Amino acid sequence: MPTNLPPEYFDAERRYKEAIDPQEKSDALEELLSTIPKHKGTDKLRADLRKKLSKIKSQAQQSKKKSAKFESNFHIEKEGDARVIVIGAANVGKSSLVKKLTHAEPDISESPFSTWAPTPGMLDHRGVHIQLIDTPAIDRDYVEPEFADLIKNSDLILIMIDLQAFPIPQFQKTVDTLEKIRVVPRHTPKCDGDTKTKCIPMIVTVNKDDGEALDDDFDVLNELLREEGWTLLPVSVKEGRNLEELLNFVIKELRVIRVFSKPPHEEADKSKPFVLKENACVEDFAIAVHKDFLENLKSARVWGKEVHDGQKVGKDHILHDGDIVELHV
Ligand SMILES: Nc1nc2c(ncn2[C@@H]2O[C@H](COP(=O)(O)OP(=O)(O)OP(=O)(O)O)[C@@H](O)[C@H]2O)c(=O)[nH]1
Ligand SMILES: [Mg+2]
Repeated sequence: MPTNLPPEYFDAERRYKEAIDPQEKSDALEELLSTIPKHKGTDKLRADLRKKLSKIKSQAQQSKKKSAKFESNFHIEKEGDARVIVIGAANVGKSSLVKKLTHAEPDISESPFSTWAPTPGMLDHRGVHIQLIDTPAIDRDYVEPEFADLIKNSDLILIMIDLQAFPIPQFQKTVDTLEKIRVVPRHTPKCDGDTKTKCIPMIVTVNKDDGEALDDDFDVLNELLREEGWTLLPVSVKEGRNLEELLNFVIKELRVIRVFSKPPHEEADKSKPFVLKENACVEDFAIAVHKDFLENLKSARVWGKEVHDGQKVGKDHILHDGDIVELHV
C-alpha cells in the first residue's frame, strides 16, 4: 500500500465498503479514485480500482434495466368500461381463458408457472368493454407490490381454480394470498370500511369441468363455498362450457347498466350503450354523453323500465339497464 494517500482516500474507502446497491458502490468507487494522487507509486492501485469500477458499472446498468422492465411489466393502462383480472394458482387455465375470450396471445403450457408477466386483452360483452388481464400464478408467499397494485386497481377478480387438481387448497391459498395484500371479497364482513383494505367483487371460476362426469365434484365444492357467500361458476375453457354465463355473471357483479342515447326524432343507436354504475340517474347519463349537456339540460324523455314510453323525467330520475334516453337542452 503506498504511504502517501490523503485522508479523503480513507473516508471514500469507508463509504465504498458500506455501499450496498451497485449504483451506490459505483459512485463511491469513482470518488475513491478521484482522491488518489497520480504518480508511479499509485499506478497499480488506480488500475485495479478502474477494473473494479467498470465491472460494478455494468452491474449497476443491468439492475437498472431489470427494474425498469419489471415496472413496465405490471403497469397496464386501464381501458374500456371495467377491468377484470384473472387470479389463481399455477396451471389452472388463466392464460387459456384470456386467450379464448380476447385477441391476446398469452403463452399456454402444460407445465406450471409459464406466465411471468400480466397480459391484457379486450372483450365486448353485450356492449360492455372489458379489459381482461391474465396474470402469473399467485400461490406463493411474495407478491410484488406492482402486482398487488394491479389487483387492487381491478373492478372484479376472477379467482380461477382447477376442478381436477385439489381445488380446495388451491382456492384457500389464493384467497389467503389476496388477504395478505389486503384484498378481500366484497361479500364478507371483512369489508368493514377500513380504508387500507380493498373490497373487490370476486367470482370463483371453477375451470376444467369438461363434462358431466365432473359435475358432482363441482356440486360438492359449490355447496361448501356458497355457504360462505361465494359465487361459483363451473366452466371449461377447453370445451367452451359456460363462458357466456361467466360473462353474464361478470356484468351482474360489476353492477353496471347500459343506457342508450336517442337524438330527438331519430332512432336510438342500440349498438353503442353508455355504461353507467347501477343507480345512475339522468344527470350521470348526461355527463357521460357530453359534459356540456349537463349545463344546458332542461329535461329528458325515457323509454324502458318503470316509465311509460317517452315519459318526461327530471335530472334525478334513476335509470335501469336497457333504458333509452332522449336529452333535451
Ligand atoms: N382439461 C382441461 N384442460 C385445460 C382447460 N383449460 C386449460 N387447460 C390446460 O391446462 C394447462 C394450463 O393452462 P394455462 O392456461 O397455461 O394455465 P395458467 O393458469 O395460465 O398457468 P400458469 O401461467 O403456469 O400459472 C394447459 O395444458 C391447458 O391446455 C380446460 O378447461 N380443461
Ligand atoms: Mg398462464
